[in-house]
Amino acid sequence: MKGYCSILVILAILGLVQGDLKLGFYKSSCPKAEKIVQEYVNQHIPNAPSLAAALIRMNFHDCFVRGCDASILLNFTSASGNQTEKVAIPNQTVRGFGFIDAIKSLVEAACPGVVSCADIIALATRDSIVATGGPYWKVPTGRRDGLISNASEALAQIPAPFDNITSLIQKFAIKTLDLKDLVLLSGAHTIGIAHCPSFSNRLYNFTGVGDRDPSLDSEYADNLQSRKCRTPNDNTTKVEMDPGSRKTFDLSYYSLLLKRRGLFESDSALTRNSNTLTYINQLLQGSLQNFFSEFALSMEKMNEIEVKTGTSGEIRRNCAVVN
Ligand code: HEM
Ligand SMILES: *[C@@H]1O[C@H](CO)[C@@H](O)[C@H](O)[C@H]1NC(C)=O
Ligand SMILES: *[C@@H]1O[C@H](CO)[C@@H](O)[C@H](O)[C@H]1NC(C)=O
Ligand SMILES: *[C@@H]1O[C@H](CO)[C@@H](O)[C@H](O)[C@H]1NC(C)=O
Ligand SMILES: *[C@@H]1O[C@H](CO)[C@@H](O)[C@H](O)[C@H]1NC(C)=O
Ligand SMILES: *[C@@H]1O[C@H](CO)[C@@H](O)[C@H](O)[C@H]1NC(C)=O
Ligand SMILES: *[C@@H]1O[C@H](CO)[C@@H](O)[C@H](O)[C@H]1NC(C)=O
Ligand SMILES: CC(=O)N[C@H]1CO[C@H](CO)[C@@H](O)[C@@H]1O
Repeated sequence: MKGYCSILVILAILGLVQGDLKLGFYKSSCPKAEKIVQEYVNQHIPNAPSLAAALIRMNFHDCFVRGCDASILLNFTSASGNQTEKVAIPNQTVRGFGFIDAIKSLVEAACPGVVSCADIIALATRDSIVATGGPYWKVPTGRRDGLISNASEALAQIPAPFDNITSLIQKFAIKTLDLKDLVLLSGAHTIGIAHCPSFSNRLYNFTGVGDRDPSLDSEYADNLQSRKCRTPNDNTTKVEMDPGSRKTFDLSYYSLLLKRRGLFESDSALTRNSNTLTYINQLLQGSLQNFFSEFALSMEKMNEIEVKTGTSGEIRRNCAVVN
């Protein structure tokens, strides 16, 4: 019993030394940090609610490449030059960099060199989703910022809208996320917008013979083609992923999936695997509160992917460049 206890004590100490994430990590080193983030979000998100969608997507893309380490914010590193994650195709439509930089400046003014950019992404994302009426999840802190950012890794590891269910499951599994997490986190597509190139192959040239994706509802496809993506190479028009409800974090994304109105192939793919389909049906049969609490658990898992803690990485002073 005694030996067992000391093993636990040693494990606990190791945990501290490795500096695992914990709630209120900055409680003594920068007591105002979380408050500064929250106040900035509450002050600005009501005027720019679409940024909540941009931020949660940034949070996802950051965590999927080298862990949640703010590598997505880097403009330049000595190894990659300017070929950082930001310039990779999936990042070309990520927004919200200025918002994170503004929060970082306020936090730096209060406590220089203490709070990581990675934690700011995680906190600002959660607070902005809450500020727009979405779910709340816990954000333990103590992440450190990475030194590497590589465009080709982002291209390989961030799921593409053209991915089939097998690839989606694999790309999530590599990041320790399971099928349930895949269904829940895809539910973030209940808010926000996409650009035509993410899906217009489904309207114009699905298999290379000028055809449509037969799994897309034809009335919806007609609408997209006549009102939104009017030409095959339109790359500027924005389209809501959850039409009529893109500002509300709700279950309608999942209802649309069952109506064959998921916008991306990757959305639609979730209905063609019996396990993911079961989760979709369960979510639709449950309450909004249930979706919120399940979504929160998956976000908490995502925000722990390959985090750097303790002495690895650094606390970046400017989120766009390594110190
Ligand atoms: C399952 C794999 C996923 C794929 C293939 C995917 C793909 C995409 C694509 C292609 C866009 C639109 C980009 C554009 O055309 O502008 C998009 C937007 C978005 N994604 Fe995902 N996504 C996935 C998962 C996620 C996850 C896990 C989250 C967050 C938890 C997320 C949140 C969002 C949000 C909020 C937007 C709208 C962004 C905005 O309004 O600026 N997505 N996603
Ligand atoms: C980083 O790049 C962004 C554009 O992606 C730019 O707005 C910002 O000023 C740059 N920051 C630095 C420090 O170079
Ligand atoms: C970026 O990652 C790719 C794929 O892992 C690798 O081949 C390449 O050498 C990396 N580039 C740099 C500059 O590290
Ligand atoms: C990226 O770096 C290359 C060479 O280092 C330079 O020629 C190019 O202008 C840079 N591109 C941007 C967008 O800064
Ligand atoms: C899914 O996509 C991968 C990668 O593009 C491909 O190798 C695989 O054959 C596809 N699987 C199915 C079932 O279509
Ligand atoms: C469809 O794609 C094929 C193969 O990439 C291409 O040869 C053809 O020109 C495209 N057709 C249209 C109508 O864009
Ligand atoms: C969008 O399309 C225009 C015209 O076809 C082209 O000049 C531009 O480079 C495209 N932009 C992107 C980001 O692909
Ligand atoms: C926000 C951001 O840095 N976007 C970049 C994504 O990549 C394109 C193409 O390389 C750049 O022009 C954007 O500035």
